Amino acid sequence: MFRYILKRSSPFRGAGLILVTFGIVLIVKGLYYSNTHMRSYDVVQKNVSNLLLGDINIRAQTNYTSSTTIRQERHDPILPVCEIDHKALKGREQITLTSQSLISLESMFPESHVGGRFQPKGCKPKSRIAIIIPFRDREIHLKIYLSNVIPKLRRQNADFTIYVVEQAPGSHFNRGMMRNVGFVEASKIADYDCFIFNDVDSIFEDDRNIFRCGRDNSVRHLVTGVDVFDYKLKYSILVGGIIAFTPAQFRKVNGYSNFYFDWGAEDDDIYYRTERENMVIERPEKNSTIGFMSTLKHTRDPEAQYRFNILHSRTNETSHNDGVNSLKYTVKMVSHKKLFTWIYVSVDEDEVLKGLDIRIRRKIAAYRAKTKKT
Ligand code: UD2
Ligand code: MN
Repeated sequence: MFRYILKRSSPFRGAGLILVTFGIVLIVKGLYYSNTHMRSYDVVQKNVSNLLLGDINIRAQTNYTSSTTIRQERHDPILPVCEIDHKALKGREQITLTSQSLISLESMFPESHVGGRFQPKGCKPKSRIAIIIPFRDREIHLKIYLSNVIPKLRRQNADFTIYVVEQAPGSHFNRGMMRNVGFVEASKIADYDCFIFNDVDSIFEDDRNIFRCGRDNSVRHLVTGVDVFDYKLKYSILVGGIIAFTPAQFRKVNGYSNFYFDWGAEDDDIYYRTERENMVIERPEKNSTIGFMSTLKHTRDPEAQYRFNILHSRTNETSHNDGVNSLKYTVKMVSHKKLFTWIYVSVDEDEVLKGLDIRIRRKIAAYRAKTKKT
């Protein structure tokens, strides 16, 4: 066809040549861009969270990523109040350990709204819940968590949004701080009346364990037994795993302490905060399986011995100055994915620790010097 046109007339021949040249330029350009894209993808793979890699795939497919805030609006007030259909609950179930890709998980829950919000249909929820997951380097756990927990919470007719708060490399992991960041950042997005802090490896087994907050001074620890502790709690004041605070309760205790980098004691610290503020810890029914929780396996971070120095130095006054009201972090990215809102933050560890008593800071420095990899 082209040859025919080229042969027939010279103006057509000119146009044809231009077209062919344009085509060649496009092909060369395309090759160049796909190459540079692959190169930048490689860099991302080496330096940034794997969740961001997931994000690139998701963005290509569904355009969910945005660094702008989505303010989530409340329900239409004329709807009837949502009630839990107890017949729809299944009771205790064994958790499934298969890990699927984020994209196949997304297709399992087409009803989710951008940012990982799930809403009951045709009724007005009694509560608006934010689930806060402190996170670093546990992608498989996150996928197992989502596939097990979302169906259970759907059966509870809950209005919930999942937040994954990931700490960027460059500082030791700080579980308490990531939970505080989740509280502050989620509060900017919507008016939640219940915050449930849930570790990524802690999965409630029984859907009769209703995810809701307590009233007044009752903070709800949603666990009565952990699989690896023979379905008991290791000690009576343990509040790790899954715990629910109303915003007022969380502000009253000033959230978690920001000083516990490394493993341990931030959960005991917040227990003592509730005690000092005359709050009580409420748990699901004791003599049933309702509060049972499964945990996912992982290698344990080394215990930071100095944590007891921090824990034992805490008073009402130090807690009032260390927590949500003294939180310092940098948001590197917020991404409204289909099944969760991802908040990626960096922390300046030395700067945070400046708020701590100098004697304890020396102990931490000595511990770091001793454990430093050579
Ligand atoms: C116990 C507590 C936990 C916490 C911790 C002490 C129970 C059932 N669990 O869990 O609530 O108080 O002791 O610090 O009592 N994380 C990451 N990446 C990391 C490290 C931690 O994502 O590299 C997150 C993740 O959500 C994890 C959570 O922090 O589930 C708790 O950390 P852990 O699993 O290392 O601690 P573990 O199992 O001893
Ligand atoms: Mn764990």
